[in-house]
Amino acid sequence: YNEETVARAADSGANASARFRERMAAQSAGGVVDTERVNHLASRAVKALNDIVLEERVSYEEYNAFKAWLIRVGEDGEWPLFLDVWLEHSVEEVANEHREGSKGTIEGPYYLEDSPEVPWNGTIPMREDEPGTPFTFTGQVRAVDGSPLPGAKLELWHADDLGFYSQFAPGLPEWNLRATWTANEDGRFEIHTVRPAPYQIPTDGACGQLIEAAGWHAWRPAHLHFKVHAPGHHKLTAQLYFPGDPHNEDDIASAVKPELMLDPQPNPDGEGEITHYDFVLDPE
Ligand code: MBD
Ligand code: FE
Repeated sequence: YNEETVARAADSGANASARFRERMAAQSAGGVVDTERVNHLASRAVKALNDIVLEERVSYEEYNAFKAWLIRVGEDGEWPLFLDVWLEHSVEEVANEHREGSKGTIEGPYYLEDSPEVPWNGTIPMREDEPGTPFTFTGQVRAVDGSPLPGAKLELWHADDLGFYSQFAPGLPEWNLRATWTANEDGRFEIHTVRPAPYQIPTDGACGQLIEAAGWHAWRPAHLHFKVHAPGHHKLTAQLYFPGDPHNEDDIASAVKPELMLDPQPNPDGEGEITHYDFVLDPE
């Protein structure tokens, strides 16, 4: 490590906040405010916090520590991280409860649109000496009736062997370990990448401060993030996991599901490991 390549929470947090703001601005104005709905949800949120204060007999010391911590979350740019780690899994559960296709899970704070396009069997952009086990990932994109979806798009983004995401940690090529595949005429794809490492959320920012103060841990199991989409179908946002990872059972972001487990095997035809996973998309 040197100064330039050390990932700092304030940097990756600021990047995540800026990217989120850009994306929200790009989605043209969200329509009129539903005053009734805001009143209902905001009143419930305020009441839930007041109930905790009264039931737990919260002191001024604790109240001020909370206030200082909230200020710091903003200063460190860690609202996207905090919300995606501790709240998004419930939002995802509500959003996708009626889907029949493949299970999804949370997007998290590190997705970027418009990653480089590669052929249906292409290799993800990586450094010449990219550390990690070579990893081949084959599969098919289908509709719920079993028909293949030729031309489906698969966006993949994941951390490197040290647990860092390009454009959020310093010193990595812009699109490192991020790409978009187009499925072939049979809806099939063959992705070439490296296995990601388990990921520790930044420990030097406000979220890390909370984790430390509460005696929690900061780990997510190793994971591959996907967005899979095809015309006339719901976009699927998923993450896939590796059996045996000690953090599959205690993911800090509560985003692991049994349906999202891969089954990597030694690759008989090449280096490293190979796995197979099919994505099934719901109709729109
Ligand atoms: C991640 O890589 C991630 O996927 C989530 C959900 C939260 C923090 C970091
Ligand atoms: Fe992630």
